[in-house]
Amino acid sequence: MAAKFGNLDLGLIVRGHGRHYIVEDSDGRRFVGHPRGKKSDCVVGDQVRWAPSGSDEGVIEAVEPRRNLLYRQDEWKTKSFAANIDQLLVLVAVEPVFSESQLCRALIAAEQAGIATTIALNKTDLPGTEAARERLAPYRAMGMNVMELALKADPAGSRALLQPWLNAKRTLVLGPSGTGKSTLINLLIPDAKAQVGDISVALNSGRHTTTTTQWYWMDVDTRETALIDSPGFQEFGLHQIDPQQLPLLMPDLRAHADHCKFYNCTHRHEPGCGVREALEQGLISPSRYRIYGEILEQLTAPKRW
Ligand SMILES: Nc1nc2c(ncn2[C@@H]2O[C@H](COP(=O)(O)OP(=O)(O)OP(=O)(O)O)[C@@H](O)[C@H]2O)c(=O)[nH]1
Ligand SMILES: [Mg+2]
Ligand SMILES: [Zn+2]
Repeated sequence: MAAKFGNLDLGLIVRGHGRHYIVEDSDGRRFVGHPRGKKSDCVVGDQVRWAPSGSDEGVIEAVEPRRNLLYRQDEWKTKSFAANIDQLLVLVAVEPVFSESQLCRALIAAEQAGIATTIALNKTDLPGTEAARERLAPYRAMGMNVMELALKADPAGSRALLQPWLNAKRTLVLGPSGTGKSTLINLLIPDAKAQVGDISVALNSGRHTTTTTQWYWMDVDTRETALIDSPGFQEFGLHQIDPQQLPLLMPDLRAHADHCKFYNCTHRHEPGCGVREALEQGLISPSRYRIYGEILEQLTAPKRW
C-alpha cells in the first residue's frame, strides 16, 4: 500500500490529538495531519506518507510498515503506546509504591514486541528506597538493567546516568502515573514545553498529569536522540499473548521451562515441572510466579459476554 504513495513526503507522527495527529516533516516542521478515511490507526513514532492540504495541515495517506509496536490489549480494546522505538524505559518509583504485576506486564509486552528494556527506580531520595530495591532484586537477578534515579533530588547525577544510555536512540518512557516520566523529560530536554506547542499547552492547562503520548527531540538540529513521554497506565491487559508463549516471555521462567516433563506444561500443577522445581529452590521469585499464574488465568478464561 505504501508504495503507491512513495512519491509523497515522509513524516513522523509526534503526537496524537483525538482524530488528528501532529506530523513532523523531514525539515522538522510540524503540521496537523488528518488521516484519510474514518479509521485513524497512526501511533506516535509512525512514519507516514502525507500530502499538504493547507499552510499547516496535511492528509495522511499511508502508514509505513512498523519495525515494532508496543501495545496493551484489554478484553475489548487495544491501546498502542508507540511504534519504531529502539528501547523502553519502564519508570517506577519508591512512591507511589509500584504494582509488580503492572511492571511484569509491561516487561512481557516489550519482550513480545522485541524491544530492549531497562527498569529505572526513581525517587530514591525517599525512605522506602530499600524496600523498593528489594522488590526489584529478582529483575536484576534475571539479568535486567535496573537504574536508580532521583530526578528531582539529584538531577545532575540522574542526568549523568541517563544521557549515555539514551544517546542516539529513540526511547519510550513508560510507567504508572506520578513516577516522574515528565520530570525526566523536562530534565533532559530544557525546551520540552516549547516542543509540545500551544495547542497541547492549552489542552493541558492547570494539570500536570500527562494525557497524551508525545515525542521530544533531545537534539532538534540532528534529530537522533528522542524521548517519548506517555500517560501513566493503570491497567495493562496482555490479551495479545498466546498463553503457551507466556512463560517464554518471562526470562526467569523461560530458563527452567525446558526442564519440564511435559512439553506443554503450564507450570501450574503438572508433575516433573522444572519451573516449580526452580521456584522451590528459590531460583524464581514467588511474586513473579504468582503473577504468571494470574496472567495465565486471565488469558485462558472464557471471554465475558
Ligand atoms: N521525592 C521525589 N519526587 C520526585 C522525584 N522526581 C519526580 N518527583 C515528583 O513526582 C511527581 C510526579 O512527577 P511527574 O514527572 O509529573 O510524573 P509522571 O510520571 O509524568 O506522571 P503522569 O504524567 O501522571 O503519568 C512530581 O510532583 C515530581 O516533582 C524525585 O526524584 N524525588
Ligand atoms: Mg507525565
Ligand atoms: Zn513446567
